[in-house]
Amino acid sequence: MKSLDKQRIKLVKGKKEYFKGIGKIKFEGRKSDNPFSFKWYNEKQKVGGKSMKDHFRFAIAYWHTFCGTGGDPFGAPTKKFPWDENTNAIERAKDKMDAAFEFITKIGAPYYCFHDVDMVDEGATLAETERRLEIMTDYALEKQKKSGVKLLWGTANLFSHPRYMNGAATNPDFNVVAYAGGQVKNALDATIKLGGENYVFWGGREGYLSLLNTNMKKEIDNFARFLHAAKDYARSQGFKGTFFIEPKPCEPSKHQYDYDAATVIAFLREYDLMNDFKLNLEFNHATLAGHTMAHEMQVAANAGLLGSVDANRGDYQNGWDTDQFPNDLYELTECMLVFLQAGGLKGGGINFDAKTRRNSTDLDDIFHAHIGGMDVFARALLIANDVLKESKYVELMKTRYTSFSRGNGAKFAKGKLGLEDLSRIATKNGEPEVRSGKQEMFENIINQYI
Ligand code: XUL
Ligand code: CO
Repeated sequence: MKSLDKQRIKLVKGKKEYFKGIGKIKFEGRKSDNPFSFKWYNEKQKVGGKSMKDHFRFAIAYWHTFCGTGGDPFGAPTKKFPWDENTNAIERAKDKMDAAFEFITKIGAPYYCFHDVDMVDEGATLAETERRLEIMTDYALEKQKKSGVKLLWGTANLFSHPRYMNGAATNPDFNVVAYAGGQVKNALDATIKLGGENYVFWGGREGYLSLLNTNMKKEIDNFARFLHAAKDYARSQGFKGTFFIEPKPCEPSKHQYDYDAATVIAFLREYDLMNDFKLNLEFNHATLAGHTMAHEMQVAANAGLLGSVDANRGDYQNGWDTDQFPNDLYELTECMLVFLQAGGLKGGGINFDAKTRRNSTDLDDIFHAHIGGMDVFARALLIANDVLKESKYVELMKTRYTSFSRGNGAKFAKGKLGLEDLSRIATKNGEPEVRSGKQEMFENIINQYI
């Protein structure tokens, strides 16, 4: 299917069908050789008492899937989407939304996510942008009602426009902070109107390029004030969902304030935002921060803040955010072990913040990418569930810590031993035995169940 081939866009009941020749993607199992079918993702299949659909709550990212035309710093866009042709901004936005809901319905994802500017181009003024969003959210409401597709989260793009080059909520100029506030208000209104279950803040420009011209303390204080204002406004409008902060260490800023999960958790604690905010973690952001995604998920889970996931992968030979579709089964299995043991995500879902490659120019590549992504998550979930239920993994992990369940270890765990007690016990017990961490044995268990 060629994206450039306008002839293939059929008119169905006066409406265009963009992904012609592709019907609803069904589960056909691993023996099927139909590339337009799921081999592992069977939305109804129960894993640990919960359907795959409910475990993952898959969402499609509006910005990559329907807006990402393949341009990069070295070259022009390579993808000419048939929904991107009308010269009128609203008509073009409606065409894009028709294509979006057609795709989301055919792939069978229950959710989508968007930035304000993905849905419709920004207008010349804040008021014009608001008017455009009102029209488009009316249109989206209709589409949601007809399809049953829901909004997992909305967000505002506070990083692309030149006005945000020195930051949005952390800009040294109050007028820019106020403009960002206006934009977030519009994005919150849109999210609330569409029944959005969550709202995301990703601060690509909330950081600095040089510390020499940056009052970091002031900027971070302002960031917290901004988030409080946004949260108070949304609550006053009846928003009951969760706010997510999405950590990323750098790119586009040299240093971003929401560096990683641990940094964001400390920030939320310091500024009294723990009750309303959780984390939206992304694979390629984790690896840019020098962590694995499993590490980031565990850090968030420890604090009860594992909210949502942006699914993708980095290229492990490159040092930037490549946002490729996930396909690494071992990496995913490690993540699903954390996911299952944490009891899943708190309010969020798995959003494919991933883009097909610049040279994947056919419309059907979008299907292959998402089918692969959903399948690899499903397969990893099944494996992780088997590891937890059938193998000795849980028991072996527990065994490493049994010294804290009895005697002095148990007393220590309850906070009943001071440093002098530890010294006395160590003197009495002498040099501790060398005890293996058995890492290779643990690794083999994963491989056994793959
Ligand atoms: C950028 C990124 C964003 C956020 C939403 O790296 O991940 O798309 O997910 O603004
Ligand atoms: Co993201």
